[in-house]
Amino acid sequence: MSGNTPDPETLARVYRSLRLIRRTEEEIARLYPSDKIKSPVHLSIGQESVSVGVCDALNDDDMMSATYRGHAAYLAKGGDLNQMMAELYGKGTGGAGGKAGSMHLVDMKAGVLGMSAVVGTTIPIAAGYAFAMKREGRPSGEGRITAGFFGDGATEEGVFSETLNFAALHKLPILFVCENNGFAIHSPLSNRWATEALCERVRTYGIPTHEIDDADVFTIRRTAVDAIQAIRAGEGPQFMECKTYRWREHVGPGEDYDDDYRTRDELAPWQENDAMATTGEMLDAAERDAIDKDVEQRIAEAIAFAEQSPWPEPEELFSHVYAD
Ligand SMILES: Cc1ncc(C[n+]2csc(CCOP(=O)(O)OP(=O)(O)O)c2C)c(N)n1
Repeated sequence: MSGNTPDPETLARVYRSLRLIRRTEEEIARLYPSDKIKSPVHLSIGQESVSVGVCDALNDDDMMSATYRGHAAYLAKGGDLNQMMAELYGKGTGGAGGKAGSMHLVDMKAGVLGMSAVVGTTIPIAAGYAFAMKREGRPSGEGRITAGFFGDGATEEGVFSETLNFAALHKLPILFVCENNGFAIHSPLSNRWATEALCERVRTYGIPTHEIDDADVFTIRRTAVDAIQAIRAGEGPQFMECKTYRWREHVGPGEDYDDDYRTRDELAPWQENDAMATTGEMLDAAERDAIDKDVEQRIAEAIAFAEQSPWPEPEELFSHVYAD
């Protein structure tokens, strides 16, 4: 195999992950009007290839942090689907006992450090974790790394620049991943950035950058594999900017092409190059159908788990408020 062509095992694994995320979020959108889901939902439908391409290149004991638009990254890193669905339902069996909701998913066993509704805040947390990993002192090539996912809007927060500097100075084992979907809520980049040269800005910190303009999951994966190899070798942080597109509204299950800030024409090329569809077409039909069937079963089980789970006990309101 050469270039970005995946081996059969990788192809099937990557397709399964893309399909699981897409179908889980479509089911969340379907269920949302029933009011069973107790938190706002920021869907990543259309953006899955960034999470899947990067997380497939991580080891099980690597970590990652993400944002309130975090279902894709959580599932791509292997976060528990039952616990995620229960968390959205506000049930006691959720990953955070039902208190955190969709915007604050966490699963430390799967390497999901956590997410936050406050834009930019998980970037330094990811770097802090990477600092701790560096202090584990493992031999070059064998260390753990952290991947930090964030949106283009987060790069406007001061903490983004502060973290880049600190991470570069201390050669932290961290992969920064900007999911550039072109919007912060309804504001396009042209209203927010003086230039679109994000990677150029990042390089001034001494951090190597990779700009990926299409949604090809195997290009993203290949880039992540190489970047991670350099990070594990002790070379310090690397930065990926992945251009992508959010198909649904900023928050909620619907679409917003009538809201006067973008048009369906803009969406069309992204839908034509949909990573889930193109990856699925690379598989033998029988294998694809088997994966699809299995994914549907897993999602149905997770919804049933969430529906049947108990609400948290009232006294749980007072737990996890302060450190023990
Ligand atoms: C510190 C802070 N400022 C403002 C907000 C309000 N806010 C919520 S989402 C958002 C847009 C962020 O866009 P981006 O980082 O590109 O992520 P995307 O939603 O596109 O995934 C803003 C400004 C917030 N949650 N936190």
